[in-house]
Amino acid sequence: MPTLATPSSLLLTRRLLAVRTFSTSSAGYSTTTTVEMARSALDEVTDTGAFDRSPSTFRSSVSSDASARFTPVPGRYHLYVSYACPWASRCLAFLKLKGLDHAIGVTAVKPIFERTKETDDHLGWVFPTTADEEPGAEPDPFNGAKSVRELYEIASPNYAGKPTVPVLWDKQLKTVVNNESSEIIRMLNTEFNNIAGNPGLDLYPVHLRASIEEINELVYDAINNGVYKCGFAKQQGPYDEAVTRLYEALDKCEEILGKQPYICGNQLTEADIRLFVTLIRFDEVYAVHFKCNKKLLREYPNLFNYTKDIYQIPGIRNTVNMEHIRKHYYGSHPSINPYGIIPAGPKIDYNAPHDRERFSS
Ligand SMILES: N[C@@H](CCC(=O)N[C@@H](CS)C(=O)NCC(=O)O)C(=O)O
Ligand SMILES: *[C@@H]1O[C@H](CO)[C@@H](O)[C@H](O)[C@H]1NC(C)=O
Ligand SMILES: *[C@@H]1O[C@H](CO)[C@@H](O)[C@H](O)[C@H]1NC(C)=O
Repeated sequence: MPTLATPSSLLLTRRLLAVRTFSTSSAGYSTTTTVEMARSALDEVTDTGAFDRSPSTFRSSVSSDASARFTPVPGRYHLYVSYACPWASRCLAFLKLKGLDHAIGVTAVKPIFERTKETDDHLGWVFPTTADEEPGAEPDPFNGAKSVRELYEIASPNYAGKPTVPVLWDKQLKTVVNNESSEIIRMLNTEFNNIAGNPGLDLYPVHLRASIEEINELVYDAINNGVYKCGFAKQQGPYDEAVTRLYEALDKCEEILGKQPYICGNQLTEADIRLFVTLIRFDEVYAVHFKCNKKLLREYPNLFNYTKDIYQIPGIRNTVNMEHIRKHYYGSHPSINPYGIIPAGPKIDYNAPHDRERFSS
């Protein structure tokens, strides 16, 4: 069994490591002006008690331009993920859909945060030491890193940010190419087509871009990140604001999906994958752990069937490891679930019929 963090050790970590300033804007990113950034999601709470996610800073691109530093060579890149993480999971979904899982390897960390070093109290993603320690998770095959934090330190020795997943890793230059999933999925969509099993699939087609951007903006802020804002709020006001926006956005998506098969029209796009990763976690964790219980996903007939439809696209169900999802959330945030108890339900069957075929006739 992994050791569970105690609330007091977490508080200590925050005092020692979280030296940063916050902007008070509720919607956008904060600007950081101090040397050290937030060490974990729980540090990203502003003075007004609102959760405010920091932007990523490893932002290079793999490009098929001959002159690029990172060219799309099969086997050169590796994706480090947590199956628990919605952002990492959208990269996994793209790997599957584009038929790139043979060209880009994947290693998943253990689901529950653990100490990343002997010398301080930071808690974060760690690799198992053996392949059978935790089903689904594997030791780091290339660098022998014990934690994701160590990977960042290999890439950038004075690294002092939040060691997040996903990490798109370059085995050749031993560095992090990019740790921002919204950019990684765009690279996977277009830059690897010479080696992709499914190069014809375009999840960000030109004619739908305006609509995708519009939906992404709503879905990211109100839903993907919105559930975190509900869960990590430390005061009633920010929670109330986040939960109101979350349910307005879900209601809107429910309405759209009553009229068309996918969120931007008749074809699957990036916007569907980005919405799906939050919906699939909704009833199992966010409803309870993040207090998103005003309405459950399964009370939204269209959203619920839509989630099953996407889950059943070949390859997608392999990107969903509900054990890791449940273990991670309930087990890694002692400030909101101090005893790490994992609730019994609801164990939904996403393989069940969904009736979304009706749109294709
Ligand atoms: N904007 C990033 C966010 C990535 C992120 O926040 N990942 C979380 C897991 S869901 C993480 O690794 N957190 C580490 C921590 O909280 O210590 C992306 O979309 O790639
Ligand atoms: C991504 O890497 C940067 C670079 O060090 C780091 O500051 C950041 O916290 C990492 N993760 C995210 C989500 O920003
Ligand atoms: C959802 O799917 C079920 C099972 O196919 C079906 O009976 C139901 O009518 C669907 N609901 C909607 C709103 O499409």
